[in-house]
Amino acid sequence: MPRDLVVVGAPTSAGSYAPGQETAARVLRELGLIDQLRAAGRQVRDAGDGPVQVWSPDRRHPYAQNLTAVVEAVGAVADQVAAALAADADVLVLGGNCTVALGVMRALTAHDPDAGLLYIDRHFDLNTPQSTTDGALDWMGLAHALDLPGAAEPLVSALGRRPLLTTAQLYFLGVEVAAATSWERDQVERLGLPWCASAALAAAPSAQATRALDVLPRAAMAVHLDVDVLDFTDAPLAESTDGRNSGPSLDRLSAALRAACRDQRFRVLSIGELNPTRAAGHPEVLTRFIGCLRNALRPV
Ligand SMILES: [Mn+2]
Repeated sequence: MPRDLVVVGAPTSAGSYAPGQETAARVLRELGLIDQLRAAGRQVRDAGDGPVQVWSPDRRHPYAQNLTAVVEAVGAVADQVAAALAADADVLVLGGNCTVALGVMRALTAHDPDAGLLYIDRHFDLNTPQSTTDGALDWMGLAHALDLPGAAEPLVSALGRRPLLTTAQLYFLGVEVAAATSWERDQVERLGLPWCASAALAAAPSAQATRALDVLPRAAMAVHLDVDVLDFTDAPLAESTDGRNSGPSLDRLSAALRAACRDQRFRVLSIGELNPTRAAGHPEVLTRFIGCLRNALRPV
């Protein structure tokens, strides 16, 4: 019997460059996500949403904008995921910003201290309020998980243990290294973090997912998907439009996601940085994305 699946919404764009991602959970539900997951053969319970947070400029904290709201959203995700894990369910978290993965890992490491995170993203998300001037926390999450120098103390101290993750618990899939800051590249090198490039993921999605799964711990596992890993020309879903004509198509990503979610260690899938307005001229891509989630989460 497959585990039950609990769906959690994290409707927040507090860590963004602009609003949009706070609507993703609502839009996916309106397009029938829950029924599609049930049709795939899962027992699904919709646990509802955490706080709705719409980005606005934070002029008092320009380099760590809306930090208090981000901390609140991370805590809400952690509590909802913890409750689902305690009931022996798997979890689908609909972000929101990529910082929702911090809430997931706070809950999952409380459940299994060695838990791993497969981080599928065009970016390393290893920035800090000191390594970049844009002040958007949505690409700083893993710097806080690893407690890197310059991380914002209120967010690090909201993650349960310190550091939340060690380098052995993390694998990056689909990174466009040209989009990384020099600080991020230095941290990856210094810490020996394992990663797979965007082009390699696009060329061999199942093989690259398998390689990542071989490296991650023999422990519970979460998968985080920032939809900016996708080729934006094939699947215009992400806040970031950087991925035009690079990265995997949605069909190719779907194969990697299925490989990860059918793994015995899998417990949580979180989705980040989906801005439904990107699909306004091409709405069928949202339906295709729901099909990708259905395929990933169908029973083994
Ligand atoms: Mn990203």
